[in-house]
Amino acid sequence: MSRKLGSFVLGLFFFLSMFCFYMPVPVMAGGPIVLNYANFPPAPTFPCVQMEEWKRKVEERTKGKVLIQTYPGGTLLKAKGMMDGVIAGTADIGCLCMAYQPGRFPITNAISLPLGLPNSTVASLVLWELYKKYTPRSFAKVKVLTMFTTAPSNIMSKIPIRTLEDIKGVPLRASGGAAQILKAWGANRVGMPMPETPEALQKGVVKGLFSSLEVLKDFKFAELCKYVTITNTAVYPFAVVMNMDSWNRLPKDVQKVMEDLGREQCIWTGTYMDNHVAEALEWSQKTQGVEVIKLSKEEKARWDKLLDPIVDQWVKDMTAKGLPAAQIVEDIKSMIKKYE
Ligand code: DTR
Repeated sequence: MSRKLGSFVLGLFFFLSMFCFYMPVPVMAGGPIVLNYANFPPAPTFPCVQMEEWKRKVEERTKGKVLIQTYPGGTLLKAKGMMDGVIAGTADIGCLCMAYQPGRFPITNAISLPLGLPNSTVASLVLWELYKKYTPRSFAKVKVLTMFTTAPSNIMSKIPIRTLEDIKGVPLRASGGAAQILKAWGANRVGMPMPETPEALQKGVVKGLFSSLEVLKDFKFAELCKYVTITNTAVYPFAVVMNMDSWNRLPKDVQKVMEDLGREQCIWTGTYMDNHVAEALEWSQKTQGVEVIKLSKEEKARWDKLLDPIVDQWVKDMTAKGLPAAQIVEDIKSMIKKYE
């Protein structure tokens, strides 16, 4: 009798497990759809702050139907492996800095050219519009959820840099389009993703870095770099991308929530970045004794003149690769006017 009951229970178990196996993933557990979101820098930095904000909005707007599990600090995917990791499905969603793979994203990386992008809010909107206009092939294998940029880059250094003569040969860390700019000014440009920079600074491999200034506070670079030279140049572009199968599996209403968030998140992040840069700079000056160096008009003119050939060279190189490079530059310039 009890043996009969045992095999009945076993049979029922197999029957139910088969049933479960064939149900589509979202309904299987009867719980929320769980999506993994990978990010490369530490949790307090702006790419992760915007990730938590996106998670909060998605969970709220899908009324608990979706749960986003976040992985900051490169615990699931690291800076340079982000795009391929998402394509392969190691994470459902990933946040990447396009400047770390300059050749891979030629159209969207054009935003790093010295074209006078004034702040992160405007630059993020320009980047988003540029992406929507050209829908570059580099993103064909993923679903792009949003894009944004950093604020313009400035020099943070252990030694004061007041003139072009001061920057000659100084090892400074920068990636992507910003590298061309440092080279033009005569610095010894050292390339590496942001998470590797604290160690390089501590060990003295570099004497400073070229980035948006919120890192003075978020990475505590103000403790090592006591000088900031204001140049307000290159912004770095970021993208948040989703694995195509993960995207296609989502119910339409969830897809709509994410679609609608694309531009909103881009503006949110730009605004957060601009405010946070101002706050970090004030903190650095007040509590860390950081000196902010503003180049004189004549000195600034010398620096700017060295950047003039960069855009022309980029147009030449990219045209040779078959891209509508001159048009892209024109578009960026007119979008800046529109959003300013
Ligand atoms: N400026 C780029 C990107 C960047 C700026 N702030 C952060 C914080 C965390 C990661 C990346 C970035 C860079 O220098 O890498």
